[in-house]
Formats: sequence, C-alpha cells, structure tokens
Amino acid sequence: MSNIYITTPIYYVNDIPHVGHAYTSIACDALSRFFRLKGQKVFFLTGTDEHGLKIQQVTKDKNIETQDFVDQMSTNFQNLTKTLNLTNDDFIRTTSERHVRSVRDFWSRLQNNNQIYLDKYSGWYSVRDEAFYSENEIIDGKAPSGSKVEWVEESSYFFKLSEWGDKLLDFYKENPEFVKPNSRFNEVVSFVEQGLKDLSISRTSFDWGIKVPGDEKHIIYVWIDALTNYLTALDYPDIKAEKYLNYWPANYHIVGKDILRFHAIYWPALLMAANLPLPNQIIAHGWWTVEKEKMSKSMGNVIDPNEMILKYGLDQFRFFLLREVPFGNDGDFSISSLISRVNSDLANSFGNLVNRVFSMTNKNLDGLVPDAEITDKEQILIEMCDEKISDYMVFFKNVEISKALESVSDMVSNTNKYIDDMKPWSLAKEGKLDDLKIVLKASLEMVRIISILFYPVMPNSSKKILNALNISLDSDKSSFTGENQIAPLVVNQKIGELNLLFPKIDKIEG
Ligand code: ME8
Repeated sequence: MSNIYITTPIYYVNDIPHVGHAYTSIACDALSRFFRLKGQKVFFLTGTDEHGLKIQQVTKDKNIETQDFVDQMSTNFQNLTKTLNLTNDDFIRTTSERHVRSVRDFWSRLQNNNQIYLDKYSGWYSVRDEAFYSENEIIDGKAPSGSKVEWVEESSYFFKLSEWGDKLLDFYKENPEFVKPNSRFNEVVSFVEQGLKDLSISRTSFDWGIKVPGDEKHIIYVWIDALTNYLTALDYPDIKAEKYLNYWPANYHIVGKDILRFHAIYWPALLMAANLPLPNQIIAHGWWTVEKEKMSKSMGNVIDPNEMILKYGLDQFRFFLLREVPFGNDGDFSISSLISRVNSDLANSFGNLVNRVFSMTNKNLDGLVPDAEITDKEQILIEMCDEKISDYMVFFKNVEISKALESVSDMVSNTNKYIDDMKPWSLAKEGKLDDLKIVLKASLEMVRIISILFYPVMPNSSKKILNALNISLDSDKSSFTGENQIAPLVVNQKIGELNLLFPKIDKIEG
C-alpha cells in the first residue's frame, strides 16, 4: 500500500496562531489519521516560516533580536500542535541548519541546470504577501489581495519561470486532479495561459534570510526558502535518504487559497527546473472570516483556538471546523453556529445514540455484548451503513471532509431512527429479552463503526467509546474494512461505563 505525505503550509511567525491556521492543521491531521487507519504509512508535516522582510520589519519595530523573536513565536505554533492533538511526524523551522543546507542545495541545483541569472528588478513588492506583482495586477495602488505594495529597484537573481509555461500547461492537462477544487484549478490554468514572467528570487535590501551560495549580499526569496521545507523534512538534499525515497513526491499539499499560486505554479516549475518529481495534489481551502471580514491581527478580529477549545472542547471544535463548511468554500466563524452544530450533531444525535445504547446495555444486559442473530430489519441498516462507508472513503480521499462527516451523521440518524422504531425500552419492559438483544447488538455494532469513522476528526471522543467497547485502534494493520478489519465486538464481553461525551452547550454562554 502506498505511503502518504501530507503537509500544511509553514506559518509565518509574525502572527499568533488563530482559527485559520488551526483549520488547515486540523484538516491535515484528520487526513493523516484517516490514512493511518486504512493501514497506510503517513508522514505529516507542519512548521514555521521564519525568514523574510515581513519578520525583520516586526522585530525592527519592536527593537528585539530577530532570532529570539522567531524562537518565541515558533513556540506558539509548536504548542498549538499539542493543543489541537495533531499527529505531525515532524515540525520544520526554516531557521534550522538542516533547512538552510537544503535551500542552498536547491538553489545550486537550479543554478547548475542554468535556471538562474543575475539582473536588475524593478517592480511592485508586497511585504505582507511576500510577493512580486506585475503592473497590470495592481488595483488602485494595491496588490490583488488588498495589501500595500512598494516600488522596488535592486540587483536580483531571476528564475527562468517564463520557460516553464508550456510544460506547466502540459502537466496540468495530464493531471486534471492536480489542483482541487476545480474552479481554483481553472484560475491557475488561465493565469499560466496569460504567459509567465521570470521571477525575481533574491533581495539585497535586508538580510534576514538564507544567503545565495557564492553571492552572500543576496538573500534567497522567502518563497523559494519556504517551499523547499517540504523537501528538507524528508532529508533532502540526500535524495537517497529513506524518508525521501519513501515519501517524495508529496501526496497532498494542503493550503489556503491565498497561497495557491505559489504551490500550483511556482513550486511545480521550480521542481521541474530542479529535475525533481512534482507533488500529486494541491488542495486549496477557503477563508474563515468573522462577520464577513478576513480574520487578521490588524482587523482585531482574530479568534484564538485555545480559547475555543477551553470553552467548547477540542473534539467539538475540530468537528465544527471540518463539518461546517465544505472544504474549498469560505466560511464565516460564529459562536452561535458552533453551538448549534455541536448541539445538533453531537449532543442531540451522536452523543444521544452512544448514551442510550450504553445505558440500555448496562441496565438490561449487565453490560454484556449480546449474542444474537440479526434479522432483515438490521440487514437494511447494515446495507445502508455499507453504502455510507463507501461514500465516506471516497470523500475523505478527495479531502471533502465535511461530506465524509455528513455521511457518518446520516448513519447516526438512521441508527437513532432504527432504535426509535424498535423501541428497545418497551421490549425490556415486556421481558422480550431475545428481541432486545438483537436491537442492542445491532446498535452497539453501529456505535462501533460510527466511532471508528469519526476517529480522524474526533480522536479523543472516539477512543473513549472504543475503549469502553474494548476495541483498540493502535494495531499496525488496522483497517476500516476487509480482512484486517479493526477488531469486531466480542460476544459476552463486558462494555465499560461512559461519561457524557458531548454535553449540550447553553446558548447564553456564547
Ligand atoms: O502564507 N482562513 O503563511 P501564513 C483559513 N508562510 N485559513 C487561514 C486563514 C483564514 N482566515 N488565515 C490563515 C504563509 N490561514 C506562508 C506559507 S508554505 C510553503 C509558506 C491558513 O502564516 C491557510 O492555510 O500567512 C493559509 O494558506 C495559511 O494559514 C497562511 O499562513
């Protein structure tokens, strides 16, 4: 089975982590956990982007040592990986020695392949975006992103990006799944079709960055530095290294739509120019806004994930972010939608299902998994469930996580409906023990499957339920389906007690 390499963008340390950063990281974590559950080997990478003029300006304004500042700010992102319960296999920092070595080597590769030349740059630069813009992209004196631009004139190295336009277009044609969603792919293609200019890839007006090999006045453009992180973490430049051989090219670079151009155009062009294989897929998700405004420190509307988690719970927060908005779309963050989503899907539906199945089994069957043969009614439920599992598998692989979660929620509703129809409480009252056993056996089995399917998004809660069912997910060869299927329920084994997993949230609190 193929190995899977999944990356988040590396986050700029000029900012403190907010819900937007948490979102990408949680999505990548869920995807990583999904593939691990399928029994595949996964390398999940995240980290921090610590060079560039933007960072240097912040420390200059604050009159502090840049290295001290980036150390401190990177720690915030490292702490967040723990708070979010991420299963990242590495955390890369662009100021680390291994990365500096890797970027300089990548540069030399481009140079050896005759892809770099020295000239003069004059044009528009946005410090906030760390991006160069051409004259026709400037709208009312600003970058298309709305950022301030400044006129830059300096000696600069250039990457021969213009030579790669046709090859990129061929590549896009041969790989119609390269960028998701499709609408974004069309934007990328039409940008390239308009013709690419060579890219300025060094600066001389500041020094917080990696020096150009052999010409140390020049600092390597922060985006070449940043993109190379995906290689560094696999022990590049050693392309015989086990990690590199096992995981390159990346399967999923997951990014916000703001940085798609860098990942879908510059990165594949740079890799082609360096004679290295290209990633399989770039997935661009949408923006989280607050009251329709982009979340940013300068707007003062940043939502702190730590605060959300403390107040509403980690799994609830993870579930809300991934369920609420179809991946790729923008979403408006509001506490009231978080509360509604948690109350309806978790407290009233999934939580209620788990609670009632556990309490009825404990109360009526001494907590033992019943020995019972299912009937046609349960068969219908199981068939519906098989269909939803197939959907879930496809959605998850396509990083359509909200749809995958919707499939599981459908299973929850169907199981709740089955229980409502079968009225096990009446069967218990009437002493129809054999019938009751059938209903609880089928219901426990559904709780088992649903908990496994929810695990990538709500690992803590799922583990609690599965532990109470005596099921471990830690086996190497765990698999959703097929021969290595995650342990089934064992008849006559005693299940545990569960505390309320998803208490209903009082609306007033929000
Ligand atoms: O761009 N909604 O770093 P960055 C959704 N260092 N996602 C958001 C978001 C929001 N409001 N705000 C941030 C950089 N993000 C570069 C990347 S990669 C080689 C270098 C997420 O700190 C989203 O994933 O500005 C976005 O692409 C990323 O954070 C930008 O992080």
